[in-house]
Amino acid sequence: MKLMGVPLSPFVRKVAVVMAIKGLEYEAQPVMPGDASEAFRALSPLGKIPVLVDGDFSVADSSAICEYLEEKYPQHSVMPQGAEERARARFLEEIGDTRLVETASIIFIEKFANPTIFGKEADLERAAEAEHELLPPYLNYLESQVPPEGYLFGDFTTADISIVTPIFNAAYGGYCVDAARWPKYAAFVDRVAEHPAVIQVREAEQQFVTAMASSS
Ligand SMILES: N[C@@H](CCC(=O)N[C@@H](CS)C(=O)NCC(=O)O)C(=O)O
Repeated sequence: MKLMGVPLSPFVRKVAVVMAIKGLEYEAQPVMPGDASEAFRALSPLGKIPVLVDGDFSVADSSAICEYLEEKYPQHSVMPQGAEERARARFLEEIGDTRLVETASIIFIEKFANPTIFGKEADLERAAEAEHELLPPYLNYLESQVPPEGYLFGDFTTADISIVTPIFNAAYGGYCVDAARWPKYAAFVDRVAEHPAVIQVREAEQQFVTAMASSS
């Protein structure tokens, strides 16, 4: 199998963690977001990463990929059992993939990617607005959803990594969830970060970041 996309993408990281949990080996192909090549656009019509290639089959979109992996490779399930829990897991995944990524990415882009990768000046006002105004309403909601111990549905699921992977990006910009304001969610982020599959994926991510920093 091949996973296309850079490991710093919250969506690529989410898929990589699911693959690690399922013990699936893959070749990582570091395609940048928005890659305009005809070959990539044929696989990802929206131009977005990640894309999974599995033999003759390929699919884009992290949620579509994770659902495919769950159905095709059911070992070490990453979905809870039961209609209600699955619906809730998908909704939490959606929050992670949309509002959480949109707001946390501003901190990542302004305080890390722009100054470090793209050689652009950081817009610190925009980053502060994201941190203090845009992100908090979603953290308030997640604080009400995460358990005081363990994961969302017992065993680790796609939803667990989905509601944390955007925070890993913001952390590159020096962000840390305020444990005084969101104690359950801050502890949950730490717990997810300590999961062996997450550690494994983030080690590979670190190698990518180090290589990227030394080449820029
Ligand atoms: N819903 C998609 C979102 C993927 C996405 O937005 N990826 C970003 C990189 S983190 C991207 O490729 N952006 C390029 C673009 O929008 O042109 C998923 O879950 O995979």
